[in-house]
Amino acid sequence: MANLVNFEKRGPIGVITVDNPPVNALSVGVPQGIMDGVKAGETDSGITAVVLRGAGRGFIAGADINEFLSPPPPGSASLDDVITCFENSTKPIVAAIHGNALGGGLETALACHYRCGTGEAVYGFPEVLIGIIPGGHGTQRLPRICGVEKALPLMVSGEFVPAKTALALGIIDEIVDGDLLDGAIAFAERIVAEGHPLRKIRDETASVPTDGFYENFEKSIAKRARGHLAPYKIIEAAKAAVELPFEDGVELERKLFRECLESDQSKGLMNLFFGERTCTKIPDVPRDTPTQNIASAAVLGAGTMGGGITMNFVNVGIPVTILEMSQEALDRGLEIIRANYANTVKKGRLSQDKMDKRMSLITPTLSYDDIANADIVVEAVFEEMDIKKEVFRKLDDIMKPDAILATNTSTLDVDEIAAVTERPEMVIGTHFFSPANVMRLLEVVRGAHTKKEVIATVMQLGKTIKKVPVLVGVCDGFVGNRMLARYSKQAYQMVLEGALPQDVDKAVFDFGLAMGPFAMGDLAGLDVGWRIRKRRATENAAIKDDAGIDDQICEMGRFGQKTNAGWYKYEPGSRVPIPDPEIEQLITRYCEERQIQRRPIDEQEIIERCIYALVNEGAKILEEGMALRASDIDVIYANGYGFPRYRAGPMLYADMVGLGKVYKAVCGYHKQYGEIWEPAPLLKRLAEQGATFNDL
Ligand code: T1G
Repeated sequence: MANLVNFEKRGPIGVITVDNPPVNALSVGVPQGIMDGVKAGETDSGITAVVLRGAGRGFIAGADINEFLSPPPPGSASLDDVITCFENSTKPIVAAIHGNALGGGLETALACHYRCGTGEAVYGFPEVLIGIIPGGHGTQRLPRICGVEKALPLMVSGEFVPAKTALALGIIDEIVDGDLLDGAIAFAERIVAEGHPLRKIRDETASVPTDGFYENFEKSIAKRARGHLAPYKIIEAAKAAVELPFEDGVELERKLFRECLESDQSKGLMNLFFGERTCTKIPDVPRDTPTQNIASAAVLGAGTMGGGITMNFVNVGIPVTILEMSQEALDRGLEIIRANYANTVKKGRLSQDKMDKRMSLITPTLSYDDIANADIVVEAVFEEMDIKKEVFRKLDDIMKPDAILATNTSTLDVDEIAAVTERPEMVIGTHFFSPANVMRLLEVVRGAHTKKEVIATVMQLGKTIKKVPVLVGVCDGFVGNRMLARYSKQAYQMVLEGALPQDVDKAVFDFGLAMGPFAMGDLAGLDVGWRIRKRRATENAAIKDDAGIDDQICEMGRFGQKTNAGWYKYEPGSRVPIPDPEIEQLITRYCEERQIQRRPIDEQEIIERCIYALVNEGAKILEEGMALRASDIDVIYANGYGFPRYRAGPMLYADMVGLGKVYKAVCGYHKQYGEIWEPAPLLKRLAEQGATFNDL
C-alpha cells in the first residue's frame, strides 16, 4: 500500500506530505505517519523547520468518519498524539494548506506553530453537521485565536470560510500566492531567520465575550438547532475556553465529544452523510458511464416551479431559455425570479452584479424554435397528462437529437409521457421540490427505456446544480410523495378518530419534523388536492362524492395560509398557525353526523402511526425496486420532507427502534384498520430475521 504520509527534505526544511486519497482523512496510520515525519525532522540537525501539507485535492478533511461507525483497533496513534507531538517539537512546524482544512484537519493545522495557505483554500469545523463537536482541541484553540464571539458561529454552523476570512480571523498567518510549497518553505525559513518563537495557541487567552452574548447566540440558533445536541455542547466547550485553563478545557471537550459520539444523533447524521454520497452510486450505471456535456438548458413553463428550476441552472452559470405560452405569463415568471434574487441581495447573501449576471443568462421566449439546441429541456407545465403528452410530442419534433427531455412531473407516469416520443431513451424525470431553488432534493425518475448515459448525465447535473439527486422508479408518487400519502392518510384518520390537527402537528413537530402535516397542508394550499378530487369525482362517477373534512374546509373558502385560514387561522401577514374553534366544531359535527365515537389519541400513537406508515411504505418501495437502498429513502425524506437529520430518515429510525418492534406495531394496526396497514413482506422478513434495513 502506498505510504499514507511521506517525508522529504527541501534544503534545511523537512516536508511532511499526507497522501490518503480522496480527502486525506486522518485514517488509521495517518497520525502515526505525521508523527514519524516530525521525529525525522527533530532528529536531523540539518533541518531547521518542518512544513506539513496534503497531497491531492486538499490539506486534511478531518477524522475518518468511517472509523466512528466502525472503530479501528485500539492503540493506533490518534489526533491527540499528533497534537502532543507538535507541542513537544523544538523546531517550528508550518501548515501549508490548499483545498480543505476541515475538522480534525483544521485542528491539526491549529496545533502547528504557524499556518499559511492558498487563496482558494477553505477552512471549517463541520463536526456539528455529523452530530459531534471538534474533538482535537478545536473548541479550545479557535476562541483563543479569534475570540468566542467569532469562534462559536463558525463551529455551530459548520460552515466553511474562505482564505481571506481565515486570514482576518487569525486562523492562518499568510496567504501564499504562486506555488504553495515554495511559499510555505520561504515562510518557514523566514520564521527561523527572524528567530520567531514557537507560537503555541494553547498559551494564549480567549477574550471574554460582551454581556449577554451567549444568551443572544443561543436565541439566534434556536430554530436551526432545535432538537440537536451538538450545538449546545459546542457552546459549553467554548465557554470553557474562556473560563478554564487549557488542559481543563480540553478535558471537558473530550467529555462532551464522547457524549455526542455516543448519541443516536451522531449515528443518524453520519449515516446521512454517507447516504447522501452513496445515493449517486447506481449499480448498473457505473461511475465511468459516458455523460453528456450540459452547456445550456431550456425550461418549459415560467410558473413557480419553472422559475425555481431556471434559477438552479443560472446559479451555476448554465444559460437557460425559458418558454411560456403568453407574454404575460413570461413577464410574470421573470418578475418572480428577479424578485427572488433581489430578496437575496437585500439580505446580503448575493451581490448585485452576481444577480445581474444570473439574470443575463436567462432568455425568455414564446417560440419553441428558440429551445431546439438546448442540451436539456425541463418541462414544468401544468400537472395534467394530456398537456404533458402534447408538450413532449412537440419537444420530440423540435429538440436536437441528443437533447435530454426531462419532465418535472411529481406524480404522473414518466413511461407514459416517454411513449409519445420517438426517443424514450432520452426521456427522464427530474422531480424538483418546491421552492425548487431552495429544496436540495431532486428525485431523478428512471424510465423503463431511459438510457444509462442519460441517467449518469442527470445524476451528475443534479450535483452540479447543488442538489441531492436520488434515483427512483416509476410509480404513483415515486418515493417521497408515495410515502407522504400514507403518512397524511394516518394524520387525517387520527383527526377523525379523536385528535385535533394541532395535537398531530405538535407530536410530529416535537419528534423533529420541520412542520406537522396540517400546517404543511395550509402552507402548500388545501385547494390543490381539493380541485383534483373534485375533478376526479366529476370524471368518475364511481368515486363517491363524500366530501371529507378537508373538502368542507375548502368549500368554506379556507385554502390555508393564502386565505389566512385553512386547518388553522392566521393573522394577516403572519404564517403562525392558530388553532381555530370553528374547525374543531366542524370536525366534531362531521364525526357526529357519521356516528364516529371520538377518543383521546396520545403522542406515542400519533408518532407510531405517522412514522411507521412511512416505514411500511418504504419497505414496499424497496422491495419493488423503486428505491435502490433504505438510505436513499432516508436521504429523500431528510432533504425533501423535513425529517430531522439527526434521525437520518424513517428507515434508519426504524432500524434503531428495532424492526421487530415496528413490525409488531404494524401488525397491531393492520388488525385494527385493515389492508391499509398490510405489513410489507420485507419488513416481516427482516423482523423475523432480527435484521435491519441497513443490512440489505
Ligand atoms: N471521512 C471519511 N470519508 C470521507 C470524509 C471523511 N471525513 N470526507 C469525505 N469522505 C469521502 C466521501 O464519503 C466520498 O467517498 C469521498 O470522500 C468524496 O467526498 C477530531 C472528530 C471534504 C468538503 O466532516 O465535507 O474531524 O463516495 O463526495 O464533494 O474534531 O467530503 O467517493 O466513496 O463529499 O469534494 C470532520 C466531511 C470529520 C468533512 C469534500 N470533517 N467531508 O467534498 O467530495 S470529524 C468532515 C466533506 C472530525 C475532529 C472531528 C466533503 C469535502 P466516496 P465528497 P466533495
